[in-house]
Amino acid sequence: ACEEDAVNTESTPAEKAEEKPVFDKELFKRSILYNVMNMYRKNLEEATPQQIFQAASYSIKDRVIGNWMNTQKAYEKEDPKMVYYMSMEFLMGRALGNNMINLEAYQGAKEVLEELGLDINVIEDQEPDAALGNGGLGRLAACFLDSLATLGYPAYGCGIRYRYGMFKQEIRDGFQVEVPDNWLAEGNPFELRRPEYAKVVKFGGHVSVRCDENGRNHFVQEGYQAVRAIPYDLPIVGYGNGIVNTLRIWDAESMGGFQLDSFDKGDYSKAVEQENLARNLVDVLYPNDNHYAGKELRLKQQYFFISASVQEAVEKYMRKHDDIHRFPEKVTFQLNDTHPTVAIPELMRILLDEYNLGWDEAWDITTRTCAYTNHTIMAEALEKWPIDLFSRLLPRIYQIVEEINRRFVQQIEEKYAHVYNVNVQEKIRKMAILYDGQVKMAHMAIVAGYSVNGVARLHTEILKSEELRDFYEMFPERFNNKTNGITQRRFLLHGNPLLAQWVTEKVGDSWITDLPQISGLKKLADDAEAQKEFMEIKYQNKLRLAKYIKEHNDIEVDPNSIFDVQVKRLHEYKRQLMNILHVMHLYNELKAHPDMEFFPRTFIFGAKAAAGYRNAKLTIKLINTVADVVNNDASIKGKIKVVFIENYNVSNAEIIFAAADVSEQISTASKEASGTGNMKFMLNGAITLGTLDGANVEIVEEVGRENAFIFGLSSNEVIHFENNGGYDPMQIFNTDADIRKVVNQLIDGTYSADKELFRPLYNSLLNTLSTNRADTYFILKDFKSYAEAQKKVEAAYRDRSGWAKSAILNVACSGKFTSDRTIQQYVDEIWHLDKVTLQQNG
Ligand code: F58
Repeated sequence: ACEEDAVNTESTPAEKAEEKPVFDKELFKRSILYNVMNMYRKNLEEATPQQIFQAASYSIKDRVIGNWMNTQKAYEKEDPKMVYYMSMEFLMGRALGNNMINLEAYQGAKEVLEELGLDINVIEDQEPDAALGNGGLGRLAACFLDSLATLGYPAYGCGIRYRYGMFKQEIRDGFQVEVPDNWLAEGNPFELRRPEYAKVVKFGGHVSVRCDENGRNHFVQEGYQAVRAIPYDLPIVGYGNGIVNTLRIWDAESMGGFQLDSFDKGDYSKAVEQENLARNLVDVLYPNDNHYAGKELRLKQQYFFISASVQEAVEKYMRKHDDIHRFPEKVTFQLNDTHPTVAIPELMRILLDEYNLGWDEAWDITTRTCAYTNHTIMAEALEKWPIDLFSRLLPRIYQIVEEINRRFVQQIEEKYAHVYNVNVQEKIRKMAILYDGQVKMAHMAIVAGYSVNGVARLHTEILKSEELRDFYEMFPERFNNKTNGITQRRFLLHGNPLLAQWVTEKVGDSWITDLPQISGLKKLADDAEAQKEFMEIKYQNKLRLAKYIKEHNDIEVDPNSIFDVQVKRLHEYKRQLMNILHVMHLYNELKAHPDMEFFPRTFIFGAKAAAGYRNAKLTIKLINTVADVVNNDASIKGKIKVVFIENYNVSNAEIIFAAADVSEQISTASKEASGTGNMKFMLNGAITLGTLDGANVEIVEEVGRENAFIFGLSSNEVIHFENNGGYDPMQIFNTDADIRKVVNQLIDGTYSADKELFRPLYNSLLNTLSTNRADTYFILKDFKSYAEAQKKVEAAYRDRSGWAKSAILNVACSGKFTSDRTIQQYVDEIWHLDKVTLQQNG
């Protein structure tokens, strides 16, 4: 009955408040008890925490499902334009707590569980993270889905249902060990298998040309191997608005039996190969962060989920429309980095081969549909596929890429042939999609996209002036910036309930969907009472983290010490090595001057290293080794503690951000495209210690330089050194005794009986024998200024009231960094979607 009038019903705020369904606690309680009995034939007392988690999740799913149906019906009826956010990664984390939060059912559910004698945290802890991503890029996709649903925009996330997500990290003898993440072992209560939307994806074989009766050529792929793509849908619950969008992740299944096409009938070995292809395809997420590995299976994964998603988008559109030419009025594809870029030739293929459009028509549709986000300027992260691999795996797609390239090269020639001072061949060398035996995915994404965006202002400016300069010159109107953001629903409301409650008491709860309202806290920054309350909350959160560290690391940390935190993927450009070298330096100082003034510090690290990244893994070992020495040296009286938190992930991140005093954002300027951890710390009242890199620049702009600790080379200085042959770390090593001492300690047995163990790290800083320039990431160059900034941190922390003021101002000025703002900018400036509103009913 509610379907007809479900959409766009205007109501006054007062009516809205009345309309809001209240969470029915009695129903939830009965539902849990029923589910435990029905699923496990047990009473609550007999059920395990995992079983109760499952039961509670199904109860919450019951609440979600009606809204999900209503939302999808409203979309059917209104036929709004949709964004398909195409991404190899969605780092969702846990769903139960998040869904309860967004249903505004968290408090009620907590009370129900309490009445049943259960702790909601224990129940939430039963859920494995959905870790279908590496780091920033994957978590950004997850935050975007949350914001899209909360703002009421029609959206699909399209991705892969990896059977194993990001590996679990164990630390053994100080070394990282990767353990498979079997996240589906107990099943996923929130997912829905949708076999009715299965698609067939074809790999390999060859392309034949057939001429039809009208003399038109048709291209058909023959002798291929096929895989069936089966979608699983996950609900994406908007906050308090009844909207539920869909994250659709694809599983691969074999075609079953020997259903090869007629050409291959009876080819037994091919049939076996086809079985195997399906079996391995979606097994595992590649665990590289900001590094391109170039594995054949990775390209297969890309084409697999893209082909299935693009086929579905076109079919869905054609179920309601008859004119494919108007596709871009209803559909837009946002490509999350270059990984989904085969969407461009795949859409072209469908339009050319299945809808028989001419090239120009198909190109017009494709270029009005696809938009591309760049997340890195690091050369080693840029995707370049060998042409032989690409053309063998995707023969028809490759033909289309060749034609896109041929036309683009022609366009370059036309534009520059007669321009004084321009070497056309040089332009082609730098810009072509196919060059030197490689397919350059970023070039294809720019040439075929109607929008190219960077993820923070500085990053976008560097794209325009350096890395993508030639493309910016040719297509300036395509380039735009969308500074990243994070969802305050997970990273404050769920992750830091004490601070969330305090903020709401002070400024009301509108910040939950309108983060800039949090600026109401500014007027309290000088208020002694507010400062005290704030510091008490921080203290409670530090106790919570201290307890976690005691349980997981068996290390005692002092909650009155400064919690100085660096949590993010391990990469040389992020400079965890500089951080730990500085800890080694402080330790040297304390040993040399036992009575020096020193405010106790806890240095907290959390980071996964890509499995094959030697220096990253060695840095983890170094941190743990330093921790062992420092933590067990009674002579420094516990003034320094070093903690490496095992298996840093979305769930423990929430606990870590809430407890941080200092947020380490110390990448080599120009290298971190944006960063998003920096924003999560800020929102939780930690003060940034960082370089002017990525979004740090904008954070400082919002909060004021006096409320952050900024140090180091600027991005212009770094770029200048790089363009002029680097700098000489030896000179610093030779002239600065403090630096020389810590660098030598890497190889003199201070930290390891095996003096050669850390030699590769030592070499990375000094040795010109390595293929790279020495100290590529300017660690020695920035060390002094980092150490000075750290001194200022200590002095500032001694002034408790001053610190509290700065920390409160950080929270108060974090409004810009909500992903709600980012998504609104994507909508206004790239996607042009309309909001859908629903009437809510129970
Ligand atoms: C990150 N990239 C950026 N890539 O490094 C970070 O500055 C930015 O805030 C974030 O994206 C969101 O825009 C990143 O996380 C990856 O993990 C890729 C995974 C797949 C292989 C290549 C790197």
